Amino acid sequence: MTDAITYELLHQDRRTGARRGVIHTPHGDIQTPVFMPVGTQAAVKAMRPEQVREMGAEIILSNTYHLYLRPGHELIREAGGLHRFMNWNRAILTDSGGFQVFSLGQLRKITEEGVRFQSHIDGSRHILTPEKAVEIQNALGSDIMMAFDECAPYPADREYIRDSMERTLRWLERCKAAHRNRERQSLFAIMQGGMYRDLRRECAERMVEMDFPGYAIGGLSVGEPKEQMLEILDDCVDYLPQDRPRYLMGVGTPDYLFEAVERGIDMCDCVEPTRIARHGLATTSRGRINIKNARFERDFSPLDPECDCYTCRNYSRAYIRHVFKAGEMMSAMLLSNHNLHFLINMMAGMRKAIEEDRFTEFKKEFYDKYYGTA
Ligand code: PRF
Ligand code: ZN
Repeated sequence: MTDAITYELLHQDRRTGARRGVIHTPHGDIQTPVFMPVGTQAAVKAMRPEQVREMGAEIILSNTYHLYLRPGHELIREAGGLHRFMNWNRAILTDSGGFQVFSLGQLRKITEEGVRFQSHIDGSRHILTPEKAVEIQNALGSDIMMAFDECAPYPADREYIRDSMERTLRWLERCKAAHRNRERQSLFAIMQGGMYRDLRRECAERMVEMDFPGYAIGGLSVGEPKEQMLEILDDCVDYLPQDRPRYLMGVGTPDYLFEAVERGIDMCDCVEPTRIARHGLATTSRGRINIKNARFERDFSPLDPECDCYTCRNYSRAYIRHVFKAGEMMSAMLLSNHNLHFLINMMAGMRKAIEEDRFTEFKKEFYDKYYGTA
């Protein structure tokens, strides 16, 4: 049986681990490395799908946990699947809910069967199991579904991480067995193992033996220092096959994206660009700016003079500051548009640089400007 998605490696940067590829999906091709905008509840916050598409996005991410609780996966199945329900006809990746239920703290309990939890919406009781997570994602019809895993907390001792990793591997077997729709949807495995190199390696080897169309690295960017994360990431990538996409989960600031891509990561996602937008922050080629700042009161220049997004072509910092302070939804719309465009455009720049074997130079030029060291 052939898998719904396939990965094609187009070019490997000569001096770093960075690679240029394409993921073929039932809903179009995805040029990699790629940043995936997040639409947790079947909507990229403050954005219409047409805008997300216009800025070049070829895939977005949504969430099993949220859509299961509200409006319910059966309703979305009835609507004709998630693509149709939310009017997004390109690729969709759904996270399994593993990460989200683990963020619930007091409201959840892990057993071999799965995770019992109480809804953050109305307190109702539920259980998410590997089988259930797959069933929900099958109903949603996402192109890429994620395995049900445990993202262990940081810090955590070796015993805890080992047990958790073993359970995640047993859950992975159950996800694989429950998956019914391989020609239309691909199931990705998620590597865990905390900050322990040998456990990461063991987890990777056992996952790769089970053979998946793609592999994610989970359990990173959970509060550990950046240096430690990059060290672990170096190892993780080494243990994964060349001919499958590699997805680093929950990473999305410019510096982390550069470091990840440099090490051979193909896919990343993060709520950050749209979340900070709602707090009045913009990512620009010269670093982050806070639109609430008084120095922008009479600044009639765009957020980022080098940006050609809809926001920067049509609106000034002074205007965006005004609508933000006035509590108008317009500010979240304009800032989200710019922030997403910025990251998507930055990834396009990385892809071009990789093709031309000058990823290192491109990274340096970006950092010099971004950190003001030029
Ligand atoms: N597992 C899942 N989703 C995730 C993570 C994980 O470990 C992370 C970790 N940064 C983000 N999103 N299923
Ligand atoms: Zn812009």
